[in-house]
Amino acid sequence: MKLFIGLDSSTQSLKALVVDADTGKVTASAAVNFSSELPKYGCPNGVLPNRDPLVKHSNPLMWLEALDLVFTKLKDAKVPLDKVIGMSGSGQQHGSVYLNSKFKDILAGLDKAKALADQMAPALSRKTSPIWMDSSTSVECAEISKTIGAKKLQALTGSPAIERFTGPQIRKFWKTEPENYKKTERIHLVSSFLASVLIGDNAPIDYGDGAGMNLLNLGTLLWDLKICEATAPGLIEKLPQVAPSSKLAGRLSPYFTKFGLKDGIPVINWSGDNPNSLIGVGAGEPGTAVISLGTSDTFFAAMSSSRTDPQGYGHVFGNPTGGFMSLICFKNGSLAREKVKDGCGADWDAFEKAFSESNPGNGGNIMLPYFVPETTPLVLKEGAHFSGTPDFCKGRAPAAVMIRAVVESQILSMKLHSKWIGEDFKCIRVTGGASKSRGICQIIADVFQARVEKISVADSAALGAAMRVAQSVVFGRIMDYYAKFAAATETIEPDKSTAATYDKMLAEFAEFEKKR
Ligand code: XUL
Repeated sequence: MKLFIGLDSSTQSLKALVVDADTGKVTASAAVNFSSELPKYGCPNGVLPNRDPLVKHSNPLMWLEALDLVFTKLKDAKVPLDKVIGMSGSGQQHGSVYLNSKFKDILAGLDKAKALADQMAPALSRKTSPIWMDSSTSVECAEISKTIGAKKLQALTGSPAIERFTGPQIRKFWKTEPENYKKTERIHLVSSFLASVLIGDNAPIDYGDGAGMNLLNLGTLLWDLKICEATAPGLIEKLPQVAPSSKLAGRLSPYFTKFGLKDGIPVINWSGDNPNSLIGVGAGEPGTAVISLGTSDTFFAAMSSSRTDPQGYGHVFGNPTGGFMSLICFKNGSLAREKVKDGCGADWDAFEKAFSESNPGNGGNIMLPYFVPETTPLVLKEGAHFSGTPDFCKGRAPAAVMIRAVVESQILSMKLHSKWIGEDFKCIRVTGGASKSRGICQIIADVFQARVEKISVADSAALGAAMRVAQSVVFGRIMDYYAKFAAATETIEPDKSTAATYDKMLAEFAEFEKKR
């Protein structure tokens, strides 16, 4: 038995998975829901209410209380925490925590008799943490882009200036609270902040999560001095070191022995939830892409070289096993599928049947399914667009045609907007609610002409963190962990006879999208 813990501090909860690296089993888990279990922080769904709908902050002390609570739950459930031989974790990306000069001493002297949140409160130079849902920094994005050059910023950091990314958020803090910015000695990401608390010292930021800040130079893998200066004065001195994800952050602080954990076990650098998920779903090697079909659909994949999306929609983060990964988000995921289903008066069974009642290529009917404003491509005004037969364009084609159209168009959009990654994907792993649909999986296989593997991994970010620490401590091959923890549950082969149809359709789709 080799037990490891993978934690995941996400927007709405903190989860802990205890895994056995020998068997590939999750042996125990616990979770703390911020809304229902820590209501005193007034953060429903993990977000502090704000009059400005663009501002989305959270309370970092709530994350700390959740850390105490999640270990208490594991201890109360009699999980053999003394047998755990390493841990790592995952944080919601981009969120930042602002610490003053007391931070280091408080960390080093954590008192087991007191709660983490109470001890750490005096170390905050900013009481709240902006998180990834915040989009209030358009002005700061424009200012940073102007100083550095928009294209150059994207080429250097892997993304154009993005509102939720940490650099623009830090700039806004400096502009609006210059005194508190001055008192800030360290700025951590959610991931490196929690890793710091675990080790009782400042932990590094890993390349995976660091690349989501608009500050990390992906060429040198160091903080970019010019970009830091364009963001806020003296910023580079306030950032932790940057380091590979697989390296030791430090040894577990004696504080955590109060839960029965062993003092000094290795804590491997934490990373962001998306980089961890890449590992958790067993896709850390180039050639495999992941499509996660949820409220939003995401497409992510390991990259064999660092490239950037010429259109600026896709992001580049560090791949925790080395190199880089891409992440592309399509806002019109399940919601668009549901809109079309409801519009046809169908239920999910009828939705599934639609694929056997219609044909690949759908008679040339194409939809741009922007039921909500879209990020890839950038569409600010919602509204679906149709190209094809007159009936289809009026939304009056048979249900099977309308349903196939939304799914084919979503997958064609993924193929079109992932071309810049420059990989020939042989395998696509699918996850998320809609991945249960055989029809959707077949369309993915046919449009990409790649094998589709269904996986049934829950909590991929926490699992990825657990797999990473297991590999770092036991020195196994990461591939062996993929096989143990994230094996395919079903495989769908592409129908080669559809390749030409979808090639033609992709060109038509690209034209239609351009014309819209
Ligand atoms: C990625 C992003 C989200 C958060 C969610 O850029 O903003 O996926 O990481 O926690």
